Amino acid sequence: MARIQIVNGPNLNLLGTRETSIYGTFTLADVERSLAAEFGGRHSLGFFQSNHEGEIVDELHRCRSQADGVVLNPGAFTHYSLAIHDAIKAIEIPVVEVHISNIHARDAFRHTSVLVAACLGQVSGFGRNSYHLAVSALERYLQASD
Ligand code: CA2
Repeated sequence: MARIQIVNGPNLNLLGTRETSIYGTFTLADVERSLAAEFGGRHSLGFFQSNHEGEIVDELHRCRSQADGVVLNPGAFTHYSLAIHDAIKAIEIPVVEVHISNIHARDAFRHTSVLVAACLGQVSGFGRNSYHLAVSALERYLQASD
């Protein structure tokens, strides 16, 4: 049983309410419920969301000793937060970057992630399934390193 923390960044608390053509009609609570349904039996899942960069840095620091891996949707911080990049490097546990939309097929400013180089990898563009694929990738990675 691994401890996997799902961390969501700014505006993701509004999922399902606006921009549904890009992000779908599901809510963050729906995502959390479906992850718990698929993975909760074999892993300890935790959920965290914040609109504040420093709170995400603090949560990653907490994960250093309290989690085996992190699935992180950093929202717009993806594209410019060097503080979150440094935190991911500092905690030395695997972090998978996840995006609901395909950031590489959107505005040019979304094509760059300043975080991905510090992460195990990136899942982007599969809607709510991006989270499931990211947890699955982390699960396989953690099992392989047992
Ligand atoms: O596709 C993703 O998951 C993103 O991380 C979502 C971020 C965006 O800045 C990234 O480039 C890609 C934005 C999340 C905004 O979420 C909203 C949800 C509902 C209504 C308005 C915004």
